[in-house]
Amino acid sequence: MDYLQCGAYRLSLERPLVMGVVNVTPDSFSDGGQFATADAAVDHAHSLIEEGADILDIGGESTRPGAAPVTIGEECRRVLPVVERLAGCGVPLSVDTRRPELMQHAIAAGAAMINDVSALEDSRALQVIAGSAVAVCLMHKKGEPQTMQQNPQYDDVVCEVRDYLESRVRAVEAAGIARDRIVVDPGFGFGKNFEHNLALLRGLRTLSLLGAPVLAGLSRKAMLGRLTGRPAGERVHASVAAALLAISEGASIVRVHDVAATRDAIAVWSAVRGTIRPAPAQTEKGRQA
Ligand code: HH2
Repeated sequence: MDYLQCGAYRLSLERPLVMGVVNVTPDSFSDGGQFATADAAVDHAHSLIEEGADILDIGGESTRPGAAPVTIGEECRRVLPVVERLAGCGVPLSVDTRRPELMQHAIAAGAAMINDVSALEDSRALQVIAGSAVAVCLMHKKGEPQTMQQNPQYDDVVCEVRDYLESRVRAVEAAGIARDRIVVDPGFGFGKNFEHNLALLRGLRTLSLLGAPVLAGLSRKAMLGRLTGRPAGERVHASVAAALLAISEGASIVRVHDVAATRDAIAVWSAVRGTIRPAPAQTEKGRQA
């Protein structure tokens, strides 16, 4: 598949796509509280679009390890005004939620993608997406955010994540959601220790063989803190390196907080490794120089 159908948007996958994160939360690990009001979140979203975001991912519940769940009412109150104000902004809006009620309202308000860290395991969520035209990101996680980082165990993390995502892709397709609307994500940091995350990054290409574009969310995450010794707000360089490595291993979409830095790095990567080339110079006779 060389495109992703996101509602009315058809996104070409011929170059890596950048998904910019908009957390309308007081407690996200990476930018908690900075964009917790609708005004701040909308301003931030416009900045990310100017920096070159291809998709915006709007979330109203932190899923960082140890985070407490918020009520559905509170999650809707945080997310929906932001979606309403950004609808028609020119890039597809993704909403990061596990709640079918919010999925439904967000789609009605103009969302073109749902990013579900529970991979539509809730049958009501599956129905909502099947009855719409939006894209969906199916993410792997082991356990629930409050406890998922307490000693996660795998025999072979890459195989287990691949098998899970393969089974979710099958279930989602069986519900009538076409393959060109499905994205898969190994869920870095969601019930994975440092070694599991490294193994998944090394083995990412295995997931791209599932026939759905792979999304990688490594931006500012704890594994980068462990590697650099830096707090979340100072992990931009490590995050850019991780995004490029993910792209080199076959990721089609990177979910990032630092859009401009990631776009610059992708421009360099694409010129050397990617399929995008600068337009060929023309001779006077119109032949390629
Ligand atoms: N990571 C986070 C949240 N949502 N969705 C997908 N598909 N993949 C990810 O890796 C992913 C995600 C965590 O990052 P962030 O949104 O910055 O933090 P928080 O959950 O604390 O709001």
